[in-house]
Order: sequence, then C-alpha cells, then structure tokens
Amino acid sequence: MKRSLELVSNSLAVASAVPAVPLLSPRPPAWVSSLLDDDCSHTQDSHEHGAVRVSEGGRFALLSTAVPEATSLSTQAFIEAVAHTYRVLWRELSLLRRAPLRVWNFLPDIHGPMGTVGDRYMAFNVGRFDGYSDWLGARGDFGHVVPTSSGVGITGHALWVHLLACDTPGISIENPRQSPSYRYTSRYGPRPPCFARATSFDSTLLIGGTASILGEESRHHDDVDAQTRETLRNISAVIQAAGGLSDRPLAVLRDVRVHVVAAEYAPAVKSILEELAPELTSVEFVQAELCRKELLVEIEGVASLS
Ligand code: 3EB
Repeated sequence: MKRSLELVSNSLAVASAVPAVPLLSPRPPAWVSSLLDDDCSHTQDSHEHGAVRVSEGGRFALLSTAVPEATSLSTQAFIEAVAHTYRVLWRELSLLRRAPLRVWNFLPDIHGPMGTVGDRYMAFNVGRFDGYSDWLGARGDFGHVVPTSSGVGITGHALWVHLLACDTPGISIENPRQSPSYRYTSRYGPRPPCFARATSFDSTLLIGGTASILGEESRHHDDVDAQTRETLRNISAVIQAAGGLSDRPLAVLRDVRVHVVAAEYAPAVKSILEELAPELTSVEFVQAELCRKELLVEIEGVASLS
C-alpha cells in the first residue's frame, strides 16, 4: 500500500501529468456564464418562467430546465417528457425573441434499458425528434435549423437540458467526415439524434460534443489514444468547414471540456491535446458516461475564427 502511494506522489511530481477529473455536474461549462456576464450592460437577470429558468445577459440567454424523476418514468412517459421539454424550451425562445446556438443534454442512467426502443439515450432521441418535428413542421428536415449540442450521462435521477440563445441566429455547421446526425440510420436507435456539429456566430464557433465517429460509425473501440486523435480530426474538420485556418485548424481552439468515461484515461488525452492543440487556453476534464458504450472520450469546445 505504502509503495503504491509513493508511486502516485512521484508521478504527480512530473509536470502536472495527472489532471483533476471531477464527476460531471449537469451544468454548461464556465465560458457560458462569462458570455452572459461580459455582454451585460446592466446586471444579469435571472427569473423562472414555468419550468424554465431564464438567465439573460445582453444579447444572450441561457434557458435551463429539468425533468426531476426521469429515471422513474416508463419508456413512453420518458419520451413524452423529453418531447415536452423541447417544445417548452422552443416556445420560451420565441417569447424571448432569441435564436438557439447550443444545447447541453444531461441524461441520468443513460444506458438504462428502455424496452424495444433500446437504451435511455435512444429513447431520448425519440423524444427530441418528436419535439423538434412539432416545432419544425416538416418531419425530418433538420438541416441548417437545429443548433449544435451534446448528450452525455449524468449521475442522479434528473434529466437536464440547457439552451444557449442569442438575439441573432447562428449558422449551423456540419462535418464532412461525419454523417449529419439527423440522417443516421436506425443502427443507433429508432430515431436519429438531431443536432449540428457546430454553430457559428460573430467570429465564434461553438463545437458540440465530438467523438470518435466516422460517418455514423464508432471507431477504435477500446483504444482511448486512437479515439482522441479521431475526435481531434473531427474537430479540425468542423473548424475547417466553418472557414477557420486551414493549415492547423486546432490552433484556433480556445476552451474545451473533455469527457472521459474513466478518470484513468485523462492523462493520455491530456498529452495528445498538448501535442496537437498547445494553444488551448482552458481544458476542463470531467468524468461521465457517453451516449454509446464503446465511446471512451468526447470533446466539446469553443474556437475563435477571427
Ligand atoms: C454522435 O453522434 C455522438 O445527442 O446531442 C455528440 C453531440 C454526440 C451531440 C447529442 C451526441 C449528441 O456524434 C455524440
């Protein structure tokens, strides 16, 4: 026991090799509050409207809502609760006269079984699809309309959805290396997820959850190194697609949140980030379950296109 403790403290002494990896909390990353604060001519206003908490700061607003006992719901009730959540958020958006930029979805018991639908993430996708379909009218035509997002696991029983919005619409960006999420086949669930790979506004690019997926297929099962490199190729491609620097797209990446399924993966991901994206200003590691069991790492972030 003593021996292994010594080993741990020795490795800690080597140039910050071991990052802290807290369990994910169901909240957007810190840059979101800075965005609301910075763009504020007066103090940030926060109020409740029905089930939605609205925080407004200048041109931006963050809409947050939860389904408290989501894990107790039947498959059908859960799907309906997700669809309802999306309808409520989008109704609130139009009341506020704002356009969606970015969604964070935090799912409790993300791989819990949900009958013939599959797991809870797949059931979530059915509900999100239904909610978006009602809002968009034309079923399935989500291109250039849905914002970028992430969908990750969270401990506890509540489902949380946060929506960042702006007074001017963003531009949805797709990744040529990946199928648009809303065109996934039924291989990963009866209804596809609905999100853009990134949303740009002004000269900022919000990059949604990005993992080791090529086309629609998960790559490099059981290899966190290869998954991280594949993920960073996807992030490069989406920055390029948005018109970012083409020689080394990762140089414009600013803040990232890195989700790892197990804390022990963090040092490997950290050293690849130091190799390929040394300009990063802030890296937050969190431990979370991801939407497909074979995915070990997922990275989201902000890039500066100017
Ligand atoms: C994927 O399909 C898997 O469900 O909102 C990335 C971004 C992922 C968003 C979501 C899921 C979601 O790329 C990971």
